[in-house]
Amino acid sequence: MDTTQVIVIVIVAILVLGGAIGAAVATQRRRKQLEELPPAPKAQEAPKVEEETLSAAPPKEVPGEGEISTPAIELPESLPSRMQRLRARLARSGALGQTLLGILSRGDLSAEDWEEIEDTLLLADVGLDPTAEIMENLRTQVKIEGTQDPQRVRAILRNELRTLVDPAMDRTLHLDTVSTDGGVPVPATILMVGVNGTGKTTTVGKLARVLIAEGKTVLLGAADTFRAAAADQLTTWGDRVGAPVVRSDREGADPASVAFEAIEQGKEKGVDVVLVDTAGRLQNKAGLMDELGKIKRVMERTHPVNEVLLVLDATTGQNGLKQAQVFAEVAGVTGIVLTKLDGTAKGGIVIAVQRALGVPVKFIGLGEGADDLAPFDAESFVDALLG
Ligand SMILES: Nc1nc2c(ncn2[C@@H]2O[C@H](COP(=O)(O)OP(=O)(O)OP(=O)(O)O)[C@@H](O)[C@H]2O)c(=O)[nH]1
Ligand SMILES: [Mg+2]
Repeated sequence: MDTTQVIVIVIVAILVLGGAIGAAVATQRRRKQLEELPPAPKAQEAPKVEEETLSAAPPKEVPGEGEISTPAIELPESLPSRMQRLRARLARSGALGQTLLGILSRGDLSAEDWEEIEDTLLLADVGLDPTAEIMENLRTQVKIEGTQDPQRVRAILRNELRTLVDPAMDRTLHLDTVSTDGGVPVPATILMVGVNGTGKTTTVGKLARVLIAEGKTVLLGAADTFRAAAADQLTTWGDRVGAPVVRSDREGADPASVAFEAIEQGKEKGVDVVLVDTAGRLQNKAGLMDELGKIKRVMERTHPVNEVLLVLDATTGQNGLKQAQVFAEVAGVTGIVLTKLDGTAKGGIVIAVQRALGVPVKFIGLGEGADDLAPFDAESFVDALLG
């Protein structure tokens, strides 16, 4: 064997060895990722796939992947005109103001009138404790000022409501992330949670539209895998607002895998925000709540979830509070989206739910349309509430 042959053999040996080490490291890394996954919850409503599916059968993307926005997409309504329209709609649903105005305009307030004010607040879903607080402060202030002037009493009441709605709460979405995964920027993530039919999927669509209008690139993850129709509904929104959707082609696939894959693809495409829709679940179904916890943990492998938005149907009134508490415990809710305030909802639930969770209402839903989502604004909300 001459020197050239020896050198060739050595080079080939190095290349083979290098390749083998590389493959072993990659396998090890993948295995470690999978091992870090929490144990799969017991199957409840839908069969779960093994966590290995993360690599074995990655969720597929619907057509349109790679195009973060397409030119055919309708542009959102401008913010001022949307706000004006939404305020008018909210004001129409504010029965609280009409009734209170009726009582206050009677002039000298009798014991029955005070009771009626209290009942009106309770019926508007303000909640027991906040109502008691408002009433006490209102009586005290009226006594101190020695006033029975309806306009003045109304102004005091407005101030009390304003204090309880708390204009100082931070209601912005925190979507700044400087995290990287091996040099690849990690997108900001939003996880949408809540019980069945509250408006999660619709809110994902509306919110994606708002973010895209702000110039952000958005990808949607269809982690509601219970029904194929759920992913179809999200895909319709994705097409409408110009956001690609990551979904599984199998009904009953592991939602955590889809959420994981959505973030992976978000990284690949370099999108700014990944919005993950989840299936509606009742807060008293332990298996389903465990599953939600798992979705969140899997999403947090490289970066904490930026926002966990709890979608609450305002028409469910005080019943929503218990739901809110359980979801907050399991998923660490960072903000509330209160939907269906355009309907028969009474609005006072904003005060009750913020107080129960200590978490701000960040958005309100005022209809089924793409532009029927508004950032929550404490001042105009109280005005609209009082009519
Ligand atoms: N009036 C009104 N309807 C809304 C609002 N938000 C959602 N909806 C409607 O409520 C219904 C349920 O909305 P979805 O977005 O499918 O609710 P979901 O929480 O995703 O439902 P599940 O996935 O089945 O749990 C739909 O008919 C929506 O159009 C809102 O702010 N106002
Ligand atoms: Mg849904």
